[in-house]
Amino acid sequence: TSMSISIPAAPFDYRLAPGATALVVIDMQRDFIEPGGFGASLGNDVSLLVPAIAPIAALLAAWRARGWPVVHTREAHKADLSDCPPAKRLRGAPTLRIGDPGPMGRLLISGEPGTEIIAALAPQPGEIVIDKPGKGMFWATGLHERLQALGVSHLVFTGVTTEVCVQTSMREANDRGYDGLLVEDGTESYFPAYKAAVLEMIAAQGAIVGWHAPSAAVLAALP
Ligand code: C5J
Repeated sequence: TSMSISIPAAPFDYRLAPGATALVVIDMQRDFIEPGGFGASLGNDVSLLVPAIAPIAALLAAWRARGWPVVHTREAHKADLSDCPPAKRLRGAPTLRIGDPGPMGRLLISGEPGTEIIAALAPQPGEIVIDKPGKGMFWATGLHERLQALGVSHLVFTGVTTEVCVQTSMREANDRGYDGLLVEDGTESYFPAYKAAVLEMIAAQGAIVGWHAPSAAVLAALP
């Protein structure tokens, strides 16, 4: 057992347990970040997500150097769409729907080129990689049990998009007893105002959902 360390964060210092803290990288897949994928099909400017890549790469390097747990998620459905509720697939008026063929293969289907994590953040052997059918990383994934088995109690969140899959995952984690910190420059949204709102709302009321801090503060505090 190692001593906890302290990271200057909002709304107050975040204390993490070395080795019991997983770095979580949410949905940094081509479908959200590159042209021709699911994010673009919904009418979004995907270039808004690019600034999160370098801070996440730096955190991954730090976690890997210490041998601490890393979790990557992908929003991805089975090829037969049996895990995609019609309500999700039929919502709105996108140019392409989940499962339709696009320039990077079938949208949000496991194993298709668009569902791959971008090359700059590719998972390494030994890291947890989960395909999740929902926005949250715990729904229908078995991830909680795997984290429990590793003794993980703290989660440092990065990835996209801030107010959809990242926030949903952080709230799910909070309800399961994890202490979560969102890395300010390691997450982006297609809507900058929503990102700003999430940072404020998670830390409000005495960290009602969790903490947030810049990647530099996390990196500087690591033992
Ligand atoms: C969205 C996600 N935005 N990964 N998914 O639909 O946040």
